[in-house]
Amino acid sequence: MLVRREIILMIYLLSNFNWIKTVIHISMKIILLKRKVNQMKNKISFLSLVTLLLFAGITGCSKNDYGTNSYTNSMVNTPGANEVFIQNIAFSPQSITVTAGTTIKWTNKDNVAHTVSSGTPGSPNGIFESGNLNNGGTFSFTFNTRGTFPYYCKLHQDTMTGTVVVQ
Ligand SMILES: [Cu+2]
Repeated sequence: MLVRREIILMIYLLSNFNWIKTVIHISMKIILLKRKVNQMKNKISFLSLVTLLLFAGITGCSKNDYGTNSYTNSMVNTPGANEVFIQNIAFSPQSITVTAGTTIKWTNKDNVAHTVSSGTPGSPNGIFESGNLNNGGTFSFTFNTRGTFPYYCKLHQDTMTGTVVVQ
């Protein structure tokens, strides 16, 4: 009888112990699962944060691009052949060489008015005269005669001079 009781007690204890083990095991699994869920939540929130930052960056960049485009269009563009840009209160190129019969086109890229006037500052010779050119304004003149043709801007005579060489 004693042996049986002991066995029953042993079985009871063992089963009891297993039950505790199972409870602990399940509890541990629940804790681990919760941790995983939290990690996933963190990952999701991190991913959404990264996505948000990327989106903001892209939007910001495109805004910057739009902002700089208008700036570069007026500042960085270089004149083509037989073309002179008036920018930063100067003729660019300052001296241009063409063959006889070529038409040269000036474009004012500045936000202030300029003129393309043949001659030297204070001494216009009347070969060509653009009058006031505002931003985006153009003036064209065809050079049929060989020679060196100095010109200047009547509104900035002290600094704005250029030369057309016709060969
Ligand atoms: Cu000028």
